[in-house]
Amino acid sequence: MITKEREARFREIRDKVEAEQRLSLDDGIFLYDPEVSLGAVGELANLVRERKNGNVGYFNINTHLNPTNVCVYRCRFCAFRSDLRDPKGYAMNDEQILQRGQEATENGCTEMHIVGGLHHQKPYEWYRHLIELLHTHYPQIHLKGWTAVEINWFEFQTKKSVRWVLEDLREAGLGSMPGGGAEIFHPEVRDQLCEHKANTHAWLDIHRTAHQIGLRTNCTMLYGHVEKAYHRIDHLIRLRDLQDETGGFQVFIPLAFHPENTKLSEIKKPSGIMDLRTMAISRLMLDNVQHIKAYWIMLGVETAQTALAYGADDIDGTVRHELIYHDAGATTPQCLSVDDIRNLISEAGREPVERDTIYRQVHRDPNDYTKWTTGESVEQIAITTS
Ligand code: V47
Repeated sequence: MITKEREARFREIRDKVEAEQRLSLDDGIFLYDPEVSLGAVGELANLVRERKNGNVGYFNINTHLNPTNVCVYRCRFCAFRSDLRDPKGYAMNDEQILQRGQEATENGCTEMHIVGGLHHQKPYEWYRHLIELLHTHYPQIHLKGWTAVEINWFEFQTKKSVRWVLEDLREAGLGSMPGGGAEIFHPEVRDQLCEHKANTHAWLDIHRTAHQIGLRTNCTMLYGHVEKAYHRIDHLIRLRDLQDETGGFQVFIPLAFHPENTKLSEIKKPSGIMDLRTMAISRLMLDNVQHIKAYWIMLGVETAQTALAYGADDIDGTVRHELIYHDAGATTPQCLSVDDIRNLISEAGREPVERDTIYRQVHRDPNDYTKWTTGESVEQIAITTS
């Protein structure tokens, strides 16, 4: 039932977006109303997407490293974690870690995305050491590592400040931080999912400190479990507020919940419609975050491709060795080739552009794609092609 009232309300929001005005909590909640056409919300998001990023679809060549799955926490949404004595539990040694660096180099990766469990028998020095090890042997690879949850754990282990930990890790070779661990900030939901781990204040404060010392970070939201539209919009506004303060978030990644092998396995995973609506609403609410990523590993290739018309301008990378989503039932491949990624972006009518982790254009040697250099910030490209 599309009432006149709804149409008028939507027009009000459209006028705001066209005039580059900020959307409110109520606007965001309204856009989640299933009676509001997804096509109309998508079209609005696409307007913002093209205003900010032209016709470009970004990707990178990357790999994941999850050095351990042993974790002191028992988040209800997580299928990756393990107890120490569980046969599934592992912690990698230096040789295995270096092998991953070698493999990444041979495959032309510009980025290694490093996250894992909080292993109660591994001191902070173990986590720091593996960053230093990789950085020393493979200095060309950008290490995007440790979520705010891990940083919070390191703070607890070392009894030092967040700033000290981040500066120490940067000295070891850390290049930036991924956006994981944010889940849903609202305590009504967070307390049901992961009551013990870094709380909302700690997550935001760690990212604030990272931005203050010049480390770029990403941000995420885990949706499609026990939360409601109100909690999602509240989450986006908390991110937007911090971004107003620091400007340090590069990209937002909405993460669709995968229920298999988790303590919430009775929940049905979000539909493609919900994925696209969340992508579009995220683009509209986060007016101060430059990029929105459709993470193909978790959305599936088809939805990620479609999302490039619903607000997203980035689809993450080729990816290797992804475990967090595959342990939770993701049926996407473990890795896409560079040609696959380029083709799926072109087929969506966008111009594929390879970026590095901090959104600089990557130039490859045409005769040897494992050799590359980084150029100007991609913001320049979007401006010139839009
Ligand atoms: O924090 C865990 C989520 C996150 C499940 O920064 C799950 O570029 C769905 O943050 N179903 C880690 N989600 C992944 C992440 C990420 C991914 C891609 C790019 C970037 C980036 C960051 O994954 C966790 C949690 O929110 N998660 N288990 C699950 N069963």
